[in-house]
Amino acid sequence: MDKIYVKDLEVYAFHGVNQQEKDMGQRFLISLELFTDLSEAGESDDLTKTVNYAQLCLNVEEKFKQEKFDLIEKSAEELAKFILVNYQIINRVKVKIKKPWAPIGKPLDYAAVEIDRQWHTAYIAIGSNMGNKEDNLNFAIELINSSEVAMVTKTSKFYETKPVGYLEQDTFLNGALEVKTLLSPKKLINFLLDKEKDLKRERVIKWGPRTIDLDVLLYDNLITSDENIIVPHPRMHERLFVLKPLSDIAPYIIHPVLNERIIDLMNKISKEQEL
Ligand code: PH2
Ligand code: MG
Ligand code: MG
Repeated sequence: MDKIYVKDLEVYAFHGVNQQEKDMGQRFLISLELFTDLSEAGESDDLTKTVNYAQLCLNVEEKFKQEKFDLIEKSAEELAKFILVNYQIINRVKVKIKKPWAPIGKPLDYAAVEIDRQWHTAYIAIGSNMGNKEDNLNFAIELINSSEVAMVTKTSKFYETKPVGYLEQDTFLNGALEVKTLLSPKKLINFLLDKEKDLKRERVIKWGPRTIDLDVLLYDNLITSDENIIVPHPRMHERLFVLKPLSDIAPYIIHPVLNERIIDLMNKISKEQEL
């Protein structure tokens, strides 16, 4: 991937654990690697097809001076988020913050942190079988979009489906979403649990009625073995109510464990199952 570099942009700011650092301030050196496709700008010689690094440096300086954090980790995290949220064509960024005057009582070249952050693509299953199901699904989409660290980039059709598992309940309305997010898998799952709470979901019966269910199906090409965050979703390939809507928006995505396309997984089970 192409990159734009900014090396050692000097900014006087007030981050630090010691009170003196917050009062007096000190020099920081900010280095950035901005991952973005430069081919269009390279061909057209058009500034609007790339990132104007002069303007970016001004914005970065303003953002970096805006607040006082204890840790350079926090200042780097906030800066990475600021860049990724505000510059759509940057999909990944490395941020390095150096503190050449770090007050450690000894001479040093600098203390520094470097972080690497990017937009991730996740696929989410959504389902509802209580209240106004369509409104619930649409409201969940709105709630996800109202955060600056997640946005819905594709939405499937919604399908009416028979309950699977616990049968004594109303039919479901199911769909699938493509979401771009800065959240880690664990944070994404917790974020979606919060949205479920906002929609007043009460967990009474396992696999029972729900106003809204939001499940992470896939996250980039990630495969996890942590039993609290299982990605890909362990049952997604067995469920037509998941694969049918997912095939609307991601038919040719490959399931990283089964190594098969979503559309092929769907075609296999659609012989035995109906919605
Ligand atoms: N969700 C379940 C259990 N059963 N059946 C249908 N049709 N749709 C669902 O979303 C669903 C289900 C557990 O999450
Ligand atoms: Mg579920
Ligand atoms: Mg769930």
